[in-house]
Amino acid sequence: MIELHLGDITELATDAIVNAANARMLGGGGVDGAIHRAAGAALLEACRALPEVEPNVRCPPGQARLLPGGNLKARHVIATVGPVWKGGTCGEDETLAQCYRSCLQLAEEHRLESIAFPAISTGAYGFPIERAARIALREIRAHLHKADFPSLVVCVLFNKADHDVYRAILEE
Ligand code: AR6
Repeated sequence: MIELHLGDITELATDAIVNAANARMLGGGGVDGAIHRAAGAALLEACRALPEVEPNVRCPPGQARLLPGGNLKARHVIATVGPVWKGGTCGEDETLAQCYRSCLQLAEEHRLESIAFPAISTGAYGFPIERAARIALREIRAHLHKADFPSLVVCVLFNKADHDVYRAILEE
């Protein structure tokens, strides 16, 4: 089942919430900053402990990492790194799709019942919301169709305009 939620992802009590992080994975602005503030030191320590795959890269774009939720209601944070929008001709669509697939695959491997996603890459990274929403909803639907876990995916939108975009696509 897919649900839409208008509000702050840090308040959700799903088994995991997804963070739209950067490759260094030590925090940032936007939803990343909000999640680190709410989760506290346990999350940052776990991020620091992740091995670097190259200097200053703990997670390349499109991949995901399972982390503890610390003080959050959610038991886990799944951090992923979206593409920076460069006009749409640099593989941004496929990298964004990989983000959703990587997070959902981790949730499936750990048999998590529920997961909440922010609109990855649509803030600081500049990905157009409608194009991102179509990719997100396509990948989520494909996963729900083939897998037993998670059974609930919540798409969390931080403003009404983004919520309206998601709702319109879901209702098509
Ligand atoms: N709950 C839900 N959604 C939120 C929240 C929140 N508390 N806060 C922001 N959003 P962004 P990106 C929405 O910029 O584009 C960071 O500095 C926001 O309105 O957080 O993937 C990282 O460290 C937007 O729709 O992530 C990276 O450096 C969406 O979350 C970089 O930004 C994503 O916006 C990642 O950029």
